[in-house]
Amino acid sequence: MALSYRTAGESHGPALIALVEGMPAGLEIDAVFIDTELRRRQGGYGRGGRQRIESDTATFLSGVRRGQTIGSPIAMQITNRDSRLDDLEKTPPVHRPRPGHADLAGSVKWLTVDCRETLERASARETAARVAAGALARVLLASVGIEVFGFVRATLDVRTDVAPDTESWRELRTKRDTSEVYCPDVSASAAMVERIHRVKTEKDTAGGLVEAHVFGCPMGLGSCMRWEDRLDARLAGATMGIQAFKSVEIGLGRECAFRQGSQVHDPIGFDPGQREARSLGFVRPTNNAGGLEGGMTNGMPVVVTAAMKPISTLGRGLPSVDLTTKEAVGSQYERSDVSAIAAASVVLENVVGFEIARAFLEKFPGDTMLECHAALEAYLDMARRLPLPGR
Ligand code: EPS
Repeated sequence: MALSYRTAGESHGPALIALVEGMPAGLEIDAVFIDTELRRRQGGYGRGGRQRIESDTATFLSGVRRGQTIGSPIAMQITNRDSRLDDLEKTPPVHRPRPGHADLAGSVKWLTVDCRETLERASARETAARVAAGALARVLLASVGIEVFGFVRATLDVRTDVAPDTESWRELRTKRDTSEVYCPDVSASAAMVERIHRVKTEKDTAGGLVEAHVFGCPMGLGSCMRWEDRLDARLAGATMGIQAFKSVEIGLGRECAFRQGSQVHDPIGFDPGQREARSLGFVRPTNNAGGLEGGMTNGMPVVVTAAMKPISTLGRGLPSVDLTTKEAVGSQYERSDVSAIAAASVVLENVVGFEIARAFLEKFPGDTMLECHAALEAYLDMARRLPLPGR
């Protein structure tokens, strides 16, 4: 069965749920890792008051026995402490749609003038459930030597040029984990904090660029045989499914359009000394392809960069229309974040992790982790011995 997940839950409902199906039996659950990712998602400079109320942890309701998966659907629950959806005084109707939010299109779609009906589900609160599902998938990835590293690349005009690679990424992760904005560059991080602070004083909001690097993928995850199996297409779809994300790029991304072929395509070499590595000895001096050629992993790190738009709830409001009277008004302001770009990097990291795990289990399926591990080892062994007799 293919690995998949669904989420349920409203921002101010009782809880969020992530339902993961297709996870093989025998995976040791790393609950500390999952809860650490949930806690990281809650943090970052620029967050609003909500995160002082919530304390996200994943409670396993099914699919796990004595700390191990048993092959059945895994339901995880994240309780909302700020649960008040049925209390009309605490969650009154919202009639002034925020430009940029789902408020206007959703209200018309569901034939109501109360934007709350839509905004409760459209809210990025739901990304907590996606992080739980992704972090669970990354426990599987870690067991097969695949790791994901996400960070903030830019916010507004402040940008870092760090270039994580197989050697440097762990050290960068340590730096990221001391940064208030999850940026592994000390001076860029300080400048980002300052920039977000300025935006806050202007009662405005900020988005930015986030990036995820995946290390240790064997060659051949994804496929060129059907468009929907191309791993770059899946990563792009999953990334664009994250609230407020407006663009996604793999490797060099749109910059490819402005360069000649010789300045884009990564030369292929071979170093027998690296035969045991996931790249099987093939060496690429550059990684403009972002680890994906023909929709398949090529043994280089997979690199996904995505843009998040600024939060659409502005302290100073934006021009809008009252849905009940059609009069010009300022858009609704409720407690909100000024920037959630740090959180977005955690969401990207885990959403990307889930798609990689899904592609991994397609190539190396099994009812149990033992079978998945054996399938991976058998494939790597054959790939190292190429050319095989008769092929
Ligand atoms: C959000 C509005 C804010 C954010 C929320 C996303 O929530 P509230 O209205 O309760 O203050 O804090 O994000 C989260 C709660 C979260 O956990 O990320 C929105 O309208 O999208």
